[in-house]
Amino acid sequence: MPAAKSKATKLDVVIVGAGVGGLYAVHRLRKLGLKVRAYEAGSGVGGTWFWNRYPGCRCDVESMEYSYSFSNELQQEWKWPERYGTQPEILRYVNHVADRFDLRRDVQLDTRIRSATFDSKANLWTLKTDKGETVTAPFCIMATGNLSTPRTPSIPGLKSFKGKWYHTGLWPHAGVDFTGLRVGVIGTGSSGVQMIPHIAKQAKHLYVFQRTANFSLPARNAPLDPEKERKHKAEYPERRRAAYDTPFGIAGFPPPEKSALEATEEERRHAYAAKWAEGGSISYLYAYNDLLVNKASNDTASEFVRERIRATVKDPKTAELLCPTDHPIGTKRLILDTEYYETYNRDNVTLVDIRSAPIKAITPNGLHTTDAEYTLDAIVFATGFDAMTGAMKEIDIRTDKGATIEEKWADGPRTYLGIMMAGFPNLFMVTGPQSPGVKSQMILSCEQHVDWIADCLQHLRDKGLQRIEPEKAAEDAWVQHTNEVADSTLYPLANSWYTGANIPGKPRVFMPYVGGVTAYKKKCDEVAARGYEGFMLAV
Ligand code: N01
Repeated sequence: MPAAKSKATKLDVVIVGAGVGGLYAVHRLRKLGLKVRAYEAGSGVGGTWFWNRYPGCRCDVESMEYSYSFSNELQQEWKWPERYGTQPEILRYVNHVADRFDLRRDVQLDTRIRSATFDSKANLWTLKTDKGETVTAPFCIMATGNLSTPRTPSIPGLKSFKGKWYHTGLWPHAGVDFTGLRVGVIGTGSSGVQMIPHIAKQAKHLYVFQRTANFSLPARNAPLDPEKERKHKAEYPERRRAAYDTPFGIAGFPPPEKSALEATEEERRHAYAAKWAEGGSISYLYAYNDLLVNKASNDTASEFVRERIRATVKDPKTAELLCPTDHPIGTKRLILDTEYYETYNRDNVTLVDIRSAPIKAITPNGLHTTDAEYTLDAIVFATGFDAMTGAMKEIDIRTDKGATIEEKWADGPRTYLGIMMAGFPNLFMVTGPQSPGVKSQMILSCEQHVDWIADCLQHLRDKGLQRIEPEKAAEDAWVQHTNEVADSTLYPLANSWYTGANIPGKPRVFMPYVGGVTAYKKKCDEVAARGYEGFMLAV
């Protein structure tokens, strides 16, 4: 007997993803009296913090900052034990938020959205899930995350490998015990650098396969100082507001006034040493006001870190391999670590340069580079993500007018404010490409986007409007502005996931907006205040 055709679930707003952004969208939109539901592929909430469970996983933004601001009671009551939150702590926090605000009743787990199609006559999005369900809603919000599509490189022979292999972004919930094993880690971005010191302590031998060296600074993690916590909490509302007046959405870092080239060599050394001792990436990049825009200034900051690497790593050949030379410091995500460079002084750790001798194949017993063979019991891919566009492009997003996300973003993403796309009415994104999302405190940006979307939906309702879509001209102008801002900095000089350079064949376009949170929020607020300037609104 054929299965009964199931009825569609009808919502006011369908949300894709129940990470930090999707959960807040559930909370905020429910307060408007809207019927909402978030669909989440994972078996729990938390997005990136649900999936990335590798040893040593920790946020590189301080915990008092990296948290929701929408409830003062929440931020006053929650207690972060350390300066930087670990993945289990952050996941516990997100679950607490889901319980505290009763969000779970509008979250459907273990459900991946496969397609989203817009009917322009009915002004209706129809989404299909991997479970065969159909969901309809006039509005759709993609809260799919920027680093949620893990990529494992296609190295020949992986299937033949007799040991176990893992990707940092799809880590087993039960954890992995590397005790006594010969382990290979491929990749030295934030994930690799965080996990390598932990795996080194367990493994019989750890081989780190490095293609490109990255800059990493000491995090200087420590238990949270109770007096600092008390003061921060007393100032919370003001600090949260002040965060919007900063480039990265994090208050407490006075903007530097001087160029690195205006300082003497001795002054610079003193300044960089103080920042190195303090820990943290914004602090370091704020040593001078031109480190991200002036190559000569940046060279001084980059060289200081290379000197620290040479001073830390005992074997000069290994130290030199760990010194980044292909990009200015800060133009890739600046990594924070705990004893990363020190780890290479251990007898059971070997750095393998796969730039000069690339990986040829994975074999049943390990891995072959062009000049050697490595016997391995486990391989860890710390090889990153199809960032910023990957998660949306995995969903077949299209309209009945023939627009598809595949074509729309064929040459790189095009958006208006990173919130909407011309040709795709009533489809919102939380921290989409061409917004400051990944270049800011992500939770602040998620809240700012969701608040903007909520205000927009309220506006449409107040005016009796059913539909909103960016004008193509407004989108073109925003894309051009985003590119111009990026081109006035050093960012495009790096082969990073910001530019799509980490994915073979991906168009090379600088995707985040780097004009800063202040300028961006001002623009978003102005657009709304002018009756949604640059958008077409219709009944
Ligand atoms: O990924 P990545 P990630 N063969 O893309 C190498 C956030 N995050 O997961 O540079 C050999 O940075 C690649 O080499 P190369 C954070 O925003 C935050 O580490 O392409 N190697 C590189 O070394 C971060 O930036 C936190 O030459 C290959 C590495 O794999 C972002 O997530 C923690 C290869 C990938 O580095 C992504 O970080 C973790 C191949 N075929 C992540 N392909 C915190 O909050 C790739 N690589 C602290």
